[in-house]
Amino acid sequence: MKLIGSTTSPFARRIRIWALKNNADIQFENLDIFSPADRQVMINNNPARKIPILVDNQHTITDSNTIIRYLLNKNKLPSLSWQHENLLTTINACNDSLVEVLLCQRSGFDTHSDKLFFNLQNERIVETLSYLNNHLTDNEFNSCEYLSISLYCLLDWIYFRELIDLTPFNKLIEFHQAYNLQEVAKQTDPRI
Ligand SMILES: N[C@@H](CCC(=O)N[C@@H](CS)C(=O)NCC(=O)O)C(=O)O
Repeated sequence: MKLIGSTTSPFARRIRIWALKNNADIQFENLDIFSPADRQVMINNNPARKIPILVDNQHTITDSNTIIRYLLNKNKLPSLSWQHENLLTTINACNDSLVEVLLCQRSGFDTHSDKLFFNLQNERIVETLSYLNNHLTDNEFNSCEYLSISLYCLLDWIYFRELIDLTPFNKLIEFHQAYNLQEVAKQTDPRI
């Protein structure tokens, strides 16, 4: 199996960490999705032009959510419960909004200006982080390895891209600090 992604993508990193923790034999192909040659590799494998993409013989699976479902199924591991799916949706919503904000910043927009699009993203980011901060110690959260992985990848990417101040979310900060000590975190650090 091959995972097409980039070292900086928080969505690709989820799958890389899951693979390391579960001894799944997945080769990693690191792309610069904005360079013409690498972009063509992404386009050839995903009409939506996003990473990550998993290639497993005749199957090409796109989107980290579908990829993890595929991997859990292939490895005969339990799928995520509906509660887990809801928490994952919350993490995804935050991460997706932050990707939009970053792309807007790179396009020269002032993402703190009082505009509907930015207000909606900024509101969603704060509210989802606040919700996750309050529910981090719930059983639903702790009983799912993939949720911890996904949350860690989101938080570490926020630090890496210096996107927002996490100071109000003390439980998220503690969680990030603890997870950072894990070998899998070091092995997939986007800064290296
Ligand atoms: N829902 C997707 C989101 C993937 C995503 O947003 N990937 C980013 C990189 S972190 C991307 O490919 N962005 C390219 C673009 O938006 O044009 C998933 O879970 O895989």
